[in-house]
Amino acid sequence: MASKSPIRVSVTGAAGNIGYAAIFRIASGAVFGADQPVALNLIEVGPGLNALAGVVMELQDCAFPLLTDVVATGDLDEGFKDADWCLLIGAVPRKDGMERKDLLGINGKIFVGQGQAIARSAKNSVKVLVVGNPCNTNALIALRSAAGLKEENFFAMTRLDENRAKSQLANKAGVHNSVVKNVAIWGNHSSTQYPDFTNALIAGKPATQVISDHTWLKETFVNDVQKRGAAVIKARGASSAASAANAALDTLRNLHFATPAGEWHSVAVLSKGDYGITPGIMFGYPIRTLADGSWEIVKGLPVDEFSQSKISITEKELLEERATASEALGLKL
Ligand code: NAX
Repeated sequence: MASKSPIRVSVTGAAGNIGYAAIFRIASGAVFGADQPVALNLIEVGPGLNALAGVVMELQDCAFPLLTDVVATGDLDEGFKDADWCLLIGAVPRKDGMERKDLLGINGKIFVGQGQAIARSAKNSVKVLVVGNPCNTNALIALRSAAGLKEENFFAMTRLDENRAKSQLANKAGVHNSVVKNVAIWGNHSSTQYPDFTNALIAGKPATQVISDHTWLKETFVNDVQKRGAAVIKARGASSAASAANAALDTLRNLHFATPAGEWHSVAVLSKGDYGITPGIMFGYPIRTLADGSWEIVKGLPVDEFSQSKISITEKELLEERATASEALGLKL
């Protein structure tokens, strides 16, 4: 057993498709490193609690060297107790033909209770990543419900969109996806998100130089990334799970370790007006994590007229989501 004290990660929806694909990798050391012990607090509801008992057996059966202890519970305060990280996955998934807005009323209530319980029971320094959809607005609901915790410690996941965008650009350019860098996802994790090819790099060169077909970039690429989630649902009959879990782990890792010089990663944070975005919505930005564990929005990126028009659309959707959720929950978000 390594000598560091464990990082305690609470995971809601731990027996669901994304949770099941995520927790074994967290326990294996794939997120925080091979010398960092971890503890898991697994939270479920209803029938998920029965499945969770089996998941705990499987964790035991892995005999992970880094896993110090596992709590499995339906009680939020027990589940979030002393958490360093909360990974909020549990929610009702979007079904074929359902818009994220439809989910606001159903899922919003969950995130009020979870935000309150995190504030009561987790460490004061806790960081919270929301995956359950509509994740940007759910994260805002959790943040506003978590009195006393720091706003900058709440995040919503846009990393799956970043990874999808990198893969599409690599495929078009005929290169490996590892050489595609700096793809910002602006705005909402929804079909209005803007995957920014204008600032992306492919093997160190602007993507717009490497890929000369700008109509493909502006139309096919943007549209395909925006609709990729729906395409997976259509093909699989269920929403993205393994790739979503993978993106959640990428996000935790990228927020835990300092970002390499000149690079950034995508995650939604509370807007304070950067790039002219209305303050008070959880907005996908290019982010750099600093050596002390804090983060900053990458400043001064060029935003051309095309990008601005796309960013305005996704900002408008998030403002509408905030208004809808405020009304549905009777809260001022
Ligand atoms: P599943 O239905 O497989 O699992 C959800 C699990 O959450 C279930 O086991 C359920 O019992 C549990 N749960 C429900 N309410 C809960 C609560 N209040 N507390 C604790 N557990 C609760 O869904 P899955 O495929 O895992 O998807 C989970 C969420 O991720 C959905 O909201 C889905 O829309 C969202 N996604 C987000 C993505 C993103 O990029 N941000 C992409 C993938 C995915 O669509």
